[in-house]
Amino acid sequence: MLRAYRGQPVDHMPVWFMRQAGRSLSEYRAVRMHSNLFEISRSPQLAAEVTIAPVRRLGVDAAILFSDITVPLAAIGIDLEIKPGIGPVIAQPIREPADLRRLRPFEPEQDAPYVTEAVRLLVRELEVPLIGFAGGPFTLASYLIEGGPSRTHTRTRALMYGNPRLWRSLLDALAGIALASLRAQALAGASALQLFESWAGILDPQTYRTYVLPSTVPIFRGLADLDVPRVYFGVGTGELLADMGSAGADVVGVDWRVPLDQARMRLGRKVATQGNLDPAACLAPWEVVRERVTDVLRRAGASAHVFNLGHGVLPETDPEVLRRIVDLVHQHDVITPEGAAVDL
Ligand code: 1CP
Repeated sequence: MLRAYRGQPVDHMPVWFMRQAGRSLSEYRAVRMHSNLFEISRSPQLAAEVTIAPVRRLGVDAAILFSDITVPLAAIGIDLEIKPGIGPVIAQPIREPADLRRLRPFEPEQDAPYVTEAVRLLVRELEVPLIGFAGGPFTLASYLIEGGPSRTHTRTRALMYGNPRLWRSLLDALAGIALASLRAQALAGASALQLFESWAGILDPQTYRTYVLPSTVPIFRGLADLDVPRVYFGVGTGELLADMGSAGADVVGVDWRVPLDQARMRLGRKVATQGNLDPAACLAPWEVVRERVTDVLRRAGASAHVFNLGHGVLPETDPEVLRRIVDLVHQHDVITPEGAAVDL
């Protein structure tokens, strides 16, 4: 997977699934019966157990640390709760300049030692790379401003347009938190890093370039010395791909709304891709799943690609389907630009 992330030849296409650890696995549900999301995240043993389960069960080529994008915010004292069936809910949203004082810098080893401890534990046990992650500044800002999940991100966009100075300070503070968190995970042993800018696809390209990209570029630049592949992901980002490709990441996530070959044209040749199966396709009969997976593989062609879903695993997904997808992707011959199967 690390070779694919770096655009180097591979003997088979690597595959992992966003949200592979939580949700659909019975192993996760068993742990979740006794502990909530933050309790699992704050226990290196439980977090490690939940992180490893899908690697064993599904045969994926990478593990993703079990945590949440809101964990660093909770660790610096933001009063937030994960409400079942809803998501992160914030008691006092951030809407005024004075509210920014609550966003102090994040010091991973002091504020959230359990995260790096979980990473260290996992890299000792895992035989596949561990992916560390953080929330992108737009996505975290949206939770902080809205006070919880939102479909329209209306208050977020209103604050962005209405108070660009406050917006910029907020995004820079959140970018600092993301960078500190990602650096700490890499220094503890994570071999790749993903920035989840899940909700940026609500913006048009010009707005994204003006209000999000300037706070995002320093995150990727601030990781450059670590020599760890950097992945940049968002949902509904078809119109933003060219700009996202210029942010400084090595890999850009592509959801299912843009066919992979077209996404590559928008991105240019300098970055690898990850995605782009519709998560809902996993709920269809196997024949349909196979057709959809094969279509992504065909469109990937000889390009550097890591197979994944276009967004997270849906809770109702049968893990057996995910396991079969892993086998199917691994059996697929990766063709070099010269037209011969890569022989390593
Ligand atoms: O495989 C894994 O499940 C890894 C762990 C993981 C990751 C990578 C969790 C656990 N959360 C995340 C990232 C995350 N969290 C993102 C980015 C990825 C994405 O777009 O899906 C986002 C937007 C969140 C915020 C969040 N946390 C939501 C979404 C709410 C919304 O706005 O629609 C939810 C439901 C949570 C809670 C949460 N985080 C993780 C789990 C398993 C859960 C479910 C709650 C629980 O089991 O208690």
